[in-house]
Amino acid sequence: MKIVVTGPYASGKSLLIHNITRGACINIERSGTTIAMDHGVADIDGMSVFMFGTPGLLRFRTMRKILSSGADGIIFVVDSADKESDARAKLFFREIAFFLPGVPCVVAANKQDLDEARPVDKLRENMRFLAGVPVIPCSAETGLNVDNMLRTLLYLTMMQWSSVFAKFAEHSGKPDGLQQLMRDLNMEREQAVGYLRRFELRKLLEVRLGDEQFTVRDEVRPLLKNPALLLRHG
Ligand SMILES: Nc1nc2c(ncn2[C@@H]2O[C@H](COP(=O)(O)OP(=O)(O)OP(=O)(O)O)[C@@H](O)[C@H]2O)c(=O)[nH]1
Ligand SMILES: [Mg+2]
Repeated sequence: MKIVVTGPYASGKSLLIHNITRGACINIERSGTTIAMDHGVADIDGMSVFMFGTPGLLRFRTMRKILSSGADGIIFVVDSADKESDARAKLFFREIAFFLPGVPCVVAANKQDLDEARPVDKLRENMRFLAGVPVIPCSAETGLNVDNMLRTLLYLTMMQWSSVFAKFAEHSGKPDGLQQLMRDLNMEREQAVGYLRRFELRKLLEVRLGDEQFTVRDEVRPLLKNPALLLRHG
């Protein structure tokens, strides 16, 4: 899965990726401010999750557009402790809805470890544009709720693909797997191959030469069949 982490300046995107990947990430920054990107890979129940953090300065819009391309899910990070950043959050929220319409999103209400952090009710009141999106209180500093937040997003993302993923799991390893996929999903070859390639890049499966066969990775097969397993953790 490809997850983009965006939101206003200094809301905690880089620290969040650092926490999620347990430090196995890069941050292209200058004096603590991201100027290009963060990148790291997390392993969630055997599934590779490719994390891309964006720069929070308004002028890096082109970079955010490039990083957002093809994302399967969005973590939108807001600073619960800094009311001043709400107006910038609104601009970023509009931007991501424009880059990635219809892509599942959760709001990470970050910095909940600080005394001045606003609770979720207050954040919803102050940022009306968050209506209809899950807002999850967390802390990139202490790790509070970070795993829950990511699992909630992955669940929403996988549910969006659930009919396709169920068929990936069903026809994995069959000699005529691609044909069966096309038939069950009522798709042209080009579209079915496009889906296989997309999720091959995300390391969910492997496509064989000639594209007639594909094999789902053993570790992820249970998740493809039943994404709710993601929520039964801890
Ligand atoms: N107390 C506390 N501080 C945090 C938390 N998350 C981030 N910070 C601090 O907030 C500052 C900004 O964090 P970053 O992770 O660099 O924020 P960013 O969103 O990546 O910033 P840009 O890339 O410049 O937009 C740093 O000093 C972090 O240590 C948190 O959950 N709690
Ligand atoms: Mg950053």
